[in-house]
Amino acid sequence: MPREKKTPEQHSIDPAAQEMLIRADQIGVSTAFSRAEDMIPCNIGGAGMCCKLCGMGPCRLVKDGQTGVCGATIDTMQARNLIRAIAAGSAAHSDHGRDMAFTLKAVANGEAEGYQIRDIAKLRVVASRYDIPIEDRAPEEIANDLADLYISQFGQQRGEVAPISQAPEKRQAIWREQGVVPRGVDREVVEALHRTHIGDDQDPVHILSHAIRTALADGWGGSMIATDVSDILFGTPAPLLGEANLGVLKDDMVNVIVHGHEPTLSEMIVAASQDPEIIEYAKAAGANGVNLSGICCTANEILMRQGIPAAGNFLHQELSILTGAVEAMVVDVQCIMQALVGLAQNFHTQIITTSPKVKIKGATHIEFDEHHAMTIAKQILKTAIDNYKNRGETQIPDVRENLVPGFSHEYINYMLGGSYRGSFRPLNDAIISGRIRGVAAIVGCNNPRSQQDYLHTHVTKELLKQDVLVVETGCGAIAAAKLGLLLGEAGLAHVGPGLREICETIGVPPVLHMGSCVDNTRILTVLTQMVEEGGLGDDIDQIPAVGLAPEWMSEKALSIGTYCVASGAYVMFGGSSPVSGMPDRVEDSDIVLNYISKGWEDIYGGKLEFVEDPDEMVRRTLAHIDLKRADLGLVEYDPARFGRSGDARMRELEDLPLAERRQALYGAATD
Ligand code: NFS
Repeated sequence: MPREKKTPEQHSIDPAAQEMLIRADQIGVSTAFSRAEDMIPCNIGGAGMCCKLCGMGPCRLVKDGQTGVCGATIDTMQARNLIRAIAAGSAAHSDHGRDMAFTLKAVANGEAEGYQIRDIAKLRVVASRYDIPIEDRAPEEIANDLADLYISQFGQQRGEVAPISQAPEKRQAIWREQGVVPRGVDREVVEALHRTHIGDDQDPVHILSHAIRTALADGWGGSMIATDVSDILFGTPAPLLGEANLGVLKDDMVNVIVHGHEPTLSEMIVAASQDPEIIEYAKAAGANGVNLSGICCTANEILMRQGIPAAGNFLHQELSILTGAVEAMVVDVQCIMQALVGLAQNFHTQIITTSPKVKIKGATHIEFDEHHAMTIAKQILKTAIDNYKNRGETQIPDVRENLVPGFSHEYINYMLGGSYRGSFRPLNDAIISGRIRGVAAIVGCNNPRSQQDYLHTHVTKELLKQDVLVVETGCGAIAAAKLGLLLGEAGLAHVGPGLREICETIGVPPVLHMGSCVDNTRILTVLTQMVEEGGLGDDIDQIPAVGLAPEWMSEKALSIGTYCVASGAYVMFGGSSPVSGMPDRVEDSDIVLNYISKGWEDIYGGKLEFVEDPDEMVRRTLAHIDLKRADLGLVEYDPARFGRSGDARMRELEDLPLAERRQALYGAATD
């Protein structure tokens, strides 16, 4: 019997997405949502039981005890598949970091048109971490040395990648004891590929140990470099007002969407769009200027720093084109669907590829070069403006939400205490007292295999009710933004009493948007600073915190999950498991599944699990947080103790006669 087609509501909880899916049906075009419905996933490959690493196969294991032609067992295959995915994710993030480091070098040497060092204070802080002299030196000199150091981390052959030194000391000792400290970023990725070539590493546990090292090269290597350099060049984020969802597109302006990951080009396009020459050019074309917005992590980069609106997350890339109102979608690297080009042919939208690493057949290629960035950014915008006259009928969903992004770890530190006494003390104290039960990082992608944004926002809302402070990055953060969870009071209605008091006192939303996926390193830094502040143990694995990627789909997500586990975090992924193995296998006999959870927990204190049911994710998160609280000897979480201070208390008192109000406030009648 043919399966019943999913409704737009079953595909996404976002009304803007639902509207565009109806339009896609009317026009008769496919999207990732409909293609995912038509494409039944391969349950052999999906469970990690297929090997195509040599020409004797591909081998697929469907019977218990079966091996590949070379004799590889299911466990070896699963470990190989997993490490290859992690290596690809680590490579993608790290190559982003490498490009940022090269841009820093070019800026330091006056060779990068239009760029400057925007955050000299952060440059000095980061340089001093690595003993680069900063006194009596020009920012460019310091930046030149830092760029050289960072560039050298990728090709380094021996020793330890430098940012490792920023982890808690106890954590560094565990990594050294296990022999998993990355020597150089590229070396670990290359070794992951070498080890998984036919006839190499065939002990699943040994392979997975190198998976840890490969992922650490991302989190405490390439990604950390990417975040540091982005902040130095474009400014460390601080809260500002932004908007999210397709309703940010404008009917009377030239709409340009920047999509992908690296901020280098998108920051320059932001600057160029405000240039009088470009505004005039747009007006001459009959438009009221250029309206920029972002998709995916590029959106997060320019939203966090410039307040440029986010048109949406991963699954919004096709939906934005369906509005018919996008003159150009400018893409660089990662998470860009090939389907964009075919879809755009139904409209006037131009897909412009810009990276020397990424071309898509049928797209316009205008290659980016940071040495001539402003010139190229203007050329791209003029191409989009020239396309405005070709616009046909449009349908822009009237759906958008305000949000407050910009919570870098520097800002969190500042907001907790002000410029003279900024520290993580108030956050630690709030956790110790039980006002905040624990912390959850909810990150990662959209996946059309599940209802868009549902898992993210369901888990987020349930944890907020339980007084869990939520920090978010990537497409998960945009999901929360679209649902109005990133805006102060709007997000507070369903927040637990203790957490609500904290948010009201500090004046922050209950969900803190910390940036793009490479910025998950900001979360590592926050956790490290919480350890250093004291009172919550002496290593990350003792903090009552959990990492969640409810709608993951990319290899980068697997790398992030793995470096968080290696850093001591309990990490849960939603959706399907790439190492689930045979459906009727006894779980305890599954080496890989067990090793990445119990095995890694024994060594690192963190574990990786795949959990399909979002309520089970919430249950396990709370159980873990409570267990860590108990291990630290903290008071048991009890929401009944809180909620009678801050704004809530003031509202209660408002209704009392003056004398009683005074009594309640000051403890004695004064008149
Ligand atoms: Ni992250 Fe960014 Fe989104 Fe997933 Fe893709 S954009 S780096 S991988 S889909 S969160």
